[in-house]
Amino acid sequence: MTVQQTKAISICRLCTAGCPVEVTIEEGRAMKVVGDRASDNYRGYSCSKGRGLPDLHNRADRLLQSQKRQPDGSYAPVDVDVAIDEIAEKVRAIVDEHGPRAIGAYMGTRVGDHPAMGQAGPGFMLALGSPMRFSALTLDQPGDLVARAFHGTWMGGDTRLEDTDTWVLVGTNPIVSHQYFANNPVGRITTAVRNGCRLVVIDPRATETSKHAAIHIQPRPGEDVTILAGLLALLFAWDALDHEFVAENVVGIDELRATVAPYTPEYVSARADVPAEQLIAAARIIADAKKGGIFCGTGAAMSNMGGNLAFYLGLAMHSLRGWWAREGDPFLRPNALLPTRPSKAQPQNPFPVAGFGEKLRIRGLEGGIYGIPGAAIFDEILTPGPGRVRALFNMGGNPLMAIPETSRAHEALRSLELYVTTDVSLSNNARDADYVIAVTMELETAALSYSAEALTHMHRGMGIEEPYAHYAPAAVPPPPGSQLIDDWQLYYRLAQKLGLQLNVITACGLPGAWDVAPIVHPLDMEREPTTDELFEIICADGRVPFDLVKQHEHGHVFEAARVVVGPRDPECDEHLDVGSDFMMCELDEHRRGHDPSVVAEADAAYPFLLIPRRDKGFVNGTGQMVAKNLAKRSYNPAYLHPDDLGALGLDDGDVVTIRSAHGSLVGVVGSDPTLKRGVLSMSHGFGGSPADDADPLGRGANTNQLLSLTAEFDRYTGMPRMGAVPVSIARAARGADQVRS
Ligand SMILES: Nc1nc2c(c(=O)[nH]1)N[C@H]1C(S)=C(S)[C@@H](COP(=O)(O)OP(=O)(O)OC[C@H]3O[C@@H](n4cnc5c(=O)[nH]c(N)nc54)[C@H](O)[C@@H]3O)O[C@H]1N2
Ligand SMILES: Nc1nc2c(c(=O)[nH]1)N[C@H]1C(S)=C(S)[C@@H](COP(=O)(O)OP(=O)(O)OC[C@H]3O[C@@H](n4cnc5c(=O)[nH]c(N)nc54)[C@H](O)[C@@H]3O)O[C@H]1N2
Ligand code: SF4
Ligand SMILES: [Mo]
Repeated sequence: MTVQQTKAISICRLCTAGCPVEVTIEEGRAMKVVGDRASDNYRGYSCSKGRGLPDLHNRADRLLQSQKRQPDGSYAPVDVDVAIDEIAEKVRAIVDEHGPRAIGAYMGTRVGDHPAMGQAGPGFMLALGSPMRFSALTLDQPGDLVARAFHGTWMGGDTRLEDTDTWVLVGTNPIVSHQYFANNPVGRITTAVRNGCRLVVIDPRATETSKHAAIHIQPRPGEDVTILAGLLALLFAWDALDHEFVAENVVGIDELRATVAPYTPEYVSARADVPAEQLIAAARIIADAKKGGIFCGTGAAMSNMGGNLAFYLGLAMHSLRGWWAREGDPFLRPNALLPTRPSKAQPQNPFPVAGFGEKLRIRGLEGGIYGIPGAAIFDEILTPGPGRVRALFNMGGNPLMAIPETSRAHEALRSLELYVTTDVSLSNNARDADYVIAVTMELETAALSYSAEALTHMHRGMGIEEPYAHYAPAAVPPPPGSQLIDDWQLYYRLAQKLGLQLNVITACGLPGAWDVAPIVHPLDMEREPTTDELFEIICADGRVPFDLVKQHEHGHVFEAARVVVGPRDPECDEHLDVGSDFMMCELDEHRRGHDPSVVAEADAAYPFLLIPRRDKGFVNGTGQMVAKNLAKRSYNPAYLHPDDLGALGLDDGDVVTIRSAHGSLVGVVGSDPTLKRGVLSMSHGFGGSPADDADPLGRGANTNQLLSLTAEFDRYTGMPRMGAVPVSIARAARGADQVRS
C-alpha cells in the first residue's frame, strides 16, 4: 500500500533568514523539507537546518502536553487551561504584594517562530506594567544599536551588496549564520565577487565566507577595534575621504583623525598579530571602493563586550567613504507588512543611548536603546529587597544555557517563586521551571514574514532587502494526542484572566531615531482571535494589503512597493557624528589601557583565547539533533589548530578540562586547521543543566560555564566578555567525563 504524500508551503523561522520551504507530508507528519523553488526572492534556497525541520518536529522527546513540577521535582502532565489558571493566580498574588516589577520576562530567539509572539509577549509585560523585559539582544550584538545612537542614522540606508566594490566583514560568517545577505548568502556573495566586489574578512578562523575574500585578516581575537582604528588611520593618512559627502553630512572628523592616528600599521601589526602589509592592502581596497559596506558580527561583539566601539568605527568607515545609499538608489528594506519609514538621502542626528530606561538595582546598569541588560537578570532575581524579580516568563529562550555563569543561572531560576516557560521538549532549561507550557512548532502554525522584516529596526543589515512578504497557513497538524497551544496564546489567555488589555502596535521605530508615532490596535479581550485574525491586525497598517499577500502562496516581491531613496530636505541640518566624545574616550582608553606585559602574563597562565562560532546544524540551543545527523556527533568540539593539539600532546576526540579565571568545563577537542594558533573555537548552546552529570561526548559542554557576568562588562548594555576569553586546556583526569561539570 502506498502512503499518500501531499505538499505544503511554509516558512522556516529557525534563523532570521525566513526561507520559504516546501514540506512533504505523509499522514499528517512532515517527512521532507526543501527550499521552495517557486519563490521569487529565495529561489529555492534553504540550509541544512531548515531541511532538518522534520527531525525537529518528529523528535522522540517532543512534549505533547504541558507539564507541572511536582514537590519531588518530577514533572506531571497538566491540562493547559488549568496551568494557565494557576499561573494567573500566582502572578496576581505576586503583583498584589510586590508590584509589577516583580514579574520579569526573558525573550530569546525562538520568539521568532511565532510572529504574533513579538506582540503578545512584550504586550503582556506592558499591560502588566512591568519594565523587566530582558532579552538575548544584550548578549548578542547590542553594539549595533549603541553605535547607531552615537553615530546617527542615514535615512537612505545601505547599498546593495551586488552594487558595491567592497564589503568588509568583521567577525561575522554570513554564509553559515545567514545574519546578513540572508536570502542565499553564498549565492549572493559568489555573484558579487564575480562581478568585482572585493571582500575583506577579519576573522581568526578561515571561514566559509573568508574563502571568497580578496583579503582575509586573521588576527588575535578581540583586536577588532585596533584593526578598524588602524584602517581608519590609513584612510586619513591617504586623505581617502569622500570629501563632498563628509562636508555635507559628517561631523567629528578632526576628533576621529586625532584619536586613530596612533593606530599605525606597526602598532596594529604588533598588537593584533597581523602583517602590516596586509592591513595596508585591506585599507587600499577600502580607499579605492566608491561603493561599499561593512558589517560587524558576533565575533566582534562577544570579544568586545557587545562591540559598541567596533560597530561605531564600522559606521565611521561608512560615513568617511560616503558609502551610504544616495538619492535615486534603491531603498533597501522598505517594509511590506509593516508601515514604511522615510527614505531620504540625509542624515539623522545621534540619539540617546540610555538615561531613559528602568534603573536596575545592580552594577549601576539601566535600560536604554538596547532594552534592559540581559546580563542583569540573575542578580535582579537573587538580590533581596524591594523590586526583586520573583516570577519569570521565558519567551522562547534558554536563560539557563545562553547567559554567562551557568551556575548562577541555575541558582537564580531555582530560587524563583514562579518560573514559566514554553518549550517543545523537557529541555535543560525547562527542568528548572514550575510550568512548562507545551507549544506548537513552526510547521504546525501559520507563518508570516513579519518577524524577519521587523528586524530591520533592531539591527542594521538584518531584515528583508526587497519589498517582499509571505504568509503561509499551518503545514501540518500538531502531533496526534497532543494538547498544544501557540506561544502567543499563553500570553493572551493570561492577560484575559488577569483582566489586562493587550494591544498590537504596528508602526515601530527606534525611540529618538525613527520617530514613528506608534499605531495601537487594542485586541478583543472577550473572544480570543485566531492566529490569522491576529496576523490581519499586525499587518493592518502595512504597505501591502494582507489579503494581497495571502494570494501569493510562494511569497512575493511586490514591485509596486519598491522605493528609491528620495532627495534631501533643503532645510535638513542634521549630521552623522564620527567623533563622539564617549566613543573617542573609549578608543583612547583602548590604546592607553593596553599593556603588552600584562597580556603576556595572562597568556602564560591561560595560553588560549576562547571564541564563539556558529555551526551549520543548529541555532544556539535548537537543532542539535539535526547537527548530529550532519556531523555524526552530538557534542560541540573544542576546536584547536592541529599544531596546538600536537603541542599539547592531544588527539582529535580527546577529553579535556578547559579552565578560565571564572570556571571550567569538560570538553572534547577537535582539530581545525582553519584556526589561528592559540585560538579555541567552540559553539555555545550545548551541554546539560548544572544538575546533570557532565556528558562531553553526548550533550557536549556549555561555554557559559567559563564566563563571568561581573569581571568585565559594558557600562551601558552590561554585556560581559563572551569572546577572546583566556583559557587553559589540559587532558582531563580519567573519568572526568563521568563527573559533575
Ligand atoms: N547555523 C547557525 N546560524 C545562526 C546561529 C546559529 O547558532 N547557527 N545563530 C544565530 C544568531 S542568534 C546570531 S546572533 C547570528 C550570528 O551571526 P554571526 O555573527 O555571523 O556568527 P558566526 O557565524 O559565529 O560568525 C562569527 C565569526 O566571528 C569569528 N570571531 C570570533 N571571535 C572573533 C574576534 O574576536 N574577532 C573577529 N574579527 N572575529 C571573531 C568567528 O570565528 C566566526 O567566524 O547567527 C544566527 N544564525
Ligand atoms: N557563550 C556564548 N553565549 C551566547 C552566545 C555565544 O556566542 N556564546 N550567543 C548569544 C546569542 S547571539 C544569542 S541570540 C543567545 C540565544 O539565547 P536564547 O535565545 O536564550 O537561547 P536558545 O538556545 O536559542 O533558546 C531556545 C530554547 O527554546 C527552546 N525551544 C526549542 N524549540 C522551540 C520551539 O519551537 N518553541 C519554543 N517555545 N521553544 C523552543 C529550547 O529549550 C531552546 O533551548 O545566546 C547568547 N549566548
Ligand atoms: S535555518 Fe535559516 S537559512 Fe536555514 S532554511 Fe531556515 S531560515 Fe533558511
Ligand atoms: Mo543572536
